[in-house]
Amino acid sequence: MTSRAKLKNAEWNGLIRNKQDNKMHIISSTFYKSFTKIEDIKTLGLPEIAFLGRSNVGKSSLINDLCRNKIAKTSQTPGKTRLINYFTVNNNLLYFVDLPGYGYAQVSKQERASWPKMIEEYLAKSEHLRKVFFLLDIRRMPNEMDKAINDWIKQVPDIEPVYILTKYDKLSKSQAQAAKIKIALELFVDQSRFIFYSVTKNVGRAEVLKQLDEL
Ligand SMILES: Nc1nc2c(ncn2[C@@H]2O[C@H](COP(=O)(O)OP(=O)(O)O)[C@@H](O)[C@H]2O)c(=O)[nH]1
Ligand SMILES: [Mg+2]
Repeated sequence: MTSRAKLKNAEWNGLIRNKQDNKMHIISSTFYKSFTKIEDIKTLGLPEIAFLGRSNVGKSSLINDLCRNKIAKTSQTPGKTRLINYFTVNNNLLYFVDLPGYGYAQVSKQERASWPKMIEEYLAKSEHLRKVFFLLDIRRMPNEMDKAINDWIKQVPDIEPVYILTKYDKLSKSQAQAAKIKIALELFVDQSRFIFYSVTKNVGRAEVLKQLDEL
């Protein structure tokens, strides 16, 4: 077992960074476990990097793209992810945590309401959380649920969330800039905390990995 808490900084850096370029590389990734309830979560206590956002925003695609490995299931039909999925990265160095996508319309009201609760509980209770990537579709303005979740993220101590605007390829450069400004204003977040991402056009990957350097 390798835990962040047990690693000295130098050891951590040695594991996480490539000696040639001194950057974070993902050299291995595997599915760890899925959980349906926060109480059930049992891990090795590795540091956790959480990915959250609305259903269909591109969470699974982002995880797969970062890992260059199809470990997370992606879907044309949104709302399938009712689970908290844990992936192990770099041989038990850390976990990527794929949180359930919220806001999917085609499920019962009760179920729809239960997912954000799960996310709120995770954010409030997770002891090993080190980083939160909050994904937003670049073409959509944040809705009430996005705003509520943003407020919960801001309450997590010692976490500076990073905002990823997904599907950057769907807009022109000027449209994307305008969208970023609007979304940042809507969420009361500084624009510098936003990263454009496109899986299809290969935009943003290095910038996101850089965030992991600074854990
Ligand atoms: N054009 C484009 N489509 C994307 C991108 N990322 C994800 N998608 C598509 O968006 C849909 C939902 O993606 P998925 O990763 O399953 O979203 P999740 O529900 O948040 O996990 C899929 O059809 C993906 O192919 C992107 O960067 N560009
Ligand atoms: Mg998914």
